[in-house]
Amino acid sequence: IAWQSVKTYEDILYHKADGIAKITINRPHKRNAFRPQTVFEMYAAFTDAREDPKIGVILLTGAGPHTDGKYAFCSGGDQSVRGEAGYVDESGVPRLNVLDLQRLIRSIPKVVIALVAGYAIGGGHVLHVICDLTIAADNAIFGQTGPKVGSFDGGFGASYLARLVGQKKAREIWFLCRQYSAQEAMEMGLVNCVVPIAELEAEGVRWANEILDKSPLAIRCLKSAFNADCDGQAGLQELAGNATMLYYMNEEGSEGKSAFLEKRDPNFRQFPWRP
Ligand code: 2NE
Repeated sequence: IAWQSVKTYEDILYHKADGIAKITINRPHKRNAFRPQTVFEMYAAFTDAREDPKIGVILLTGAGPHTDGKYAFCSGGDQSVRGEAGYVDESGVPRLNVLDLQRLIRSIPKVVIALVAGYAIGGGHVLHVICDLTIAADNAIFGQTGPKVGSFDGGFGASYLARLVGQKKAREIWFLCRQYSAQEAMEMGLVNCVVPIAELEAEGVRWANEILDKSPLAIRCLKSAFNADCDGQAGLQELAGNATMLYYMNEEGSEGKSAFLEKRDPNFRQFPWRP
C-alpha cells in the first residue's frame, strides 16, 4: 500500500492510502506514552479522517520498535508531564484531553482498528479498548496500571472493558494490574485476532479492505447501534442522528424542505405509511 503523508506533526505520523487513514503515535522512546500535544494531534488527525469522504477505515498504531528493540502501541499518559490536575501541556495547563479523543474515536462514523504491537498499557490500553476492532501482534502485551501509579479510568476504560471481557475479568485487570499476552487477550475476547508481528500492518489493511467493500451507510448505522447499547443518551443521539441523515436523503424528507422554500403546503399524502 502506497501510504502518503498527510501532514507533519511533532508526536504522531499521519498517512492515507486507498480509503484508509493511518495514525501512528510516534514517541517510541516513551513506549508511545501520550502527552497533551500528542492527543491534540491525534484529535486533529482523527477529525481530518472523519471529514474526508474517501476514508472509511482508520488504523491506529504505535511507532516501533524503539532502539532497544521493544515495541509499544501506547503506554498511556506521559507520567513525566503529569501535574496536579492532569497532564500538563506546554502552556502549563493540566488536562485529561485523552477523554475527548476517546469520545471522538467512539462516535466517528467510520471503522477504527487498533493495530497493537508490544505494550498497550494504562491509558494506551483504554485506547485500543475504545477502537471498534483490535488486531494484535504476537508480541502484544495488555494491561491496566492505574491503581499502581495513582490513576484510573472509570469511564469507557472500566465500563466498556467489562462489556468486552465480562465483569469478573475487568475487575481482575484493574484490581491486580497484571500484564496479559496476545493469546490471553484473544481468549478473553479483548482482541479480534493475533498475527505475527511482521504481518500486523498487512493484516490491518486486509481487514480494512474487506470493510471498504461493504455499504458505508450500513456500517455507519451498525456502529452507532452498537454504541447506543452502552452510551445512554449520547449513544441514542448518534443512532437517531443517522436516522435524521437518512430521512434528509430521501424524497419524503426533502418534500418538507422544498415545500417550505417554495412557500406551499407540503404534500406528504403522496408517501406510504409502511407496515
Ligand atoms: C509500558 C511498560 C510496561 C514498559 O516497560 P519496559 O520495561 O519495557 O520499559 P521502561 O524502561 O519502563 O520504559 C522505557 C522508557 O519509556 C518511559 C520510561 O520512563 C523509560 O524511559 P527512560 O528511563 O528510558 O528515560 N515510559 C514508559 N511508559 C511511560 C509513561 N507512561 N510515561 C512516561 N514515560 C514512560 C512500562 O514502561 C510502564 O509500565 N509504563 C507506565 C505505564 C503507565 O502506568 N501509564 C500511565 C497509566 S495512567 C493513564 O494512562 C491515564 C489514566 O489512567 C486516566 C486518564 C489518562 C491517562
